[in-house]
Amino acid sequence: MRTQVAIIGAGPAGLFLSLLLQRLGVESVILELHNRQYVEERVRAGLLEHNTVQLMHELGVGDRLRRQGLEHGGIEIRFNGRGHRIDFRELAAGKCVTIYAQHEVIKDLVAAQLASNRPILFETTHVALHTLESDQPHVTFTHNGVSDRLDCDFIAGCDGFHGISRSSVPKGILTTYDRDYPFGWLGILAQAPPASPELVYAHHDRGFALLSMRSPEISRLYLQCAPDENLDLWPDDRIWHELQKRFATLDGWQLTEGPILQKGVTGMRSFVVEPMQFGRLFLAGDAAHIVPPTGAKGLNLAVADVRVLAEALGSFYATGSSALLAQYSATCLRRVWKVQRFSWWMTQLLHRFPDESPFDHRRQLADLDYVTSSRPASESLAENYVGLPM
Ligand code: RFL
Ligand code: PHB
Repeated sequence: MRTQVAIIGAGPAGLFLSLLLQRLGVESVILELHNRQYVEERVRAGLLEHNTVQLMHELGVGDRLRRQGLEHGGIEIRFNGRGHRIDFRELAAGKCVTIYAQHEVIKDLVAAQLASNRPILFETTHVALHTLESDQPHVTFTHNGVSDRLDCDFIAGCDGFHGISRSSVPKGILTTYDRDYPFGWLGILAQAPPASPELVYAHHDRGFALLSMRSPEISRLYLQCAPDENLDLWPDDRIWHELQKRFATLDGWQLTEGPILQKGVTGMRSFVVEPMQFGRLFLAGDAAHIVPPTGAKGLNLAVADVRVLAEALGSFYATGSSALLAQYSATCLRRVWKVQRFSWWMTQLLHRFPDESPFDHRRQLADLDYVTSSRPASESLAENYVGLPM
């Protein structure tokens, strides 16, 4: 097989890249480790930035998003038993965010990809990348039990944090910058109407909690826990009891409860590799960087990377110039580091740290008071939350 761009991974980065390239007349083939059902059902992110929503409409994959997406013009930050609304429409030039599950995005993108007869090779194993420093790299893999080879001009490593692309770069080329957090999130999906029309980020002495949603009937809730928390110790009653405590307000607000449909624990880390390129391999999305989920940025940042990559590849095929490709990593990293800063800032603002001193805690409460009472401070939060301009 031969194509122009081999894309490793059918997550948001790989699928958006393929559609963007198609629009520019550039061919690609996607190799994906899991089957279609797995990628279309994996529960992950839920919040799309203004930029991501616009792009879905531009790419003609926004019909279900228009019908089912929930537009949110603000969020609530809750601490000391009181809620404070951050009004995005007023503070971020009319922009808002949209609640629409990542796996719904994936379904829309996979359907568009297959409708235009562009291949996604699901259940591809033993993917290995070769001759990355030449003009003609190639990928070997096994599909349907048969070993095969894909020749290409470029490889896009869109295979997430645990993929093989990043580790295909020889040792000593990439520099890693990372930080682990001493906590994780226990997340649930519940058959319960969201108790608030907008997301609630709650700072509480017992730890952080987040109220989000997937539809007017389904709540998505998270609570700060140990990074290696044992789910067996969390029967449904204990989860609801803990959530009620962390969201409690002075005026008696109550969380709506209901059957828990799914639960899981996610670790938290900040991680970046530099550069995001080696020879003809370009890393995008979680393959190159991870942010803690507090700022809801991971998927949106993956999409921002592949916009830059698609433009650079389009320019290469249209003009023969590698100038934009040469700048790919530096262009992406400017945004990546601003998003890292924001995600770290939201995380340290809202969580309890096991080693914090009373000074740290007082400072944190002052930060919460400041960001919810000063217009410039809340403007800064709003500008970052809805998504920095592309
Ligand atoms: P993905 O989604 O991990 O996709 C990578 C794909 O590559 C495949 N793959 C391989 N394919 C072939 N060969 C191999 N060797 C392969 N190894 C892996 C995988 O099967 C997969 O299909 O990476 P991508 O595309 O970079 O997208 C990143 C986002 O998925 C991620 O950043 C977000 O989910 C993060 N995130 C959130 N982001 C947001 O923008 N808003 C949110 O509200 C939000 N909430 C979240 C989140 C992530 C969470 N978890 C579970 C980590 C909430 C949570 C709880
Ligand atoms: C989600 O709905 O899954 C979600 C929303 C906001 C976040 C993280 C996750 O900050």
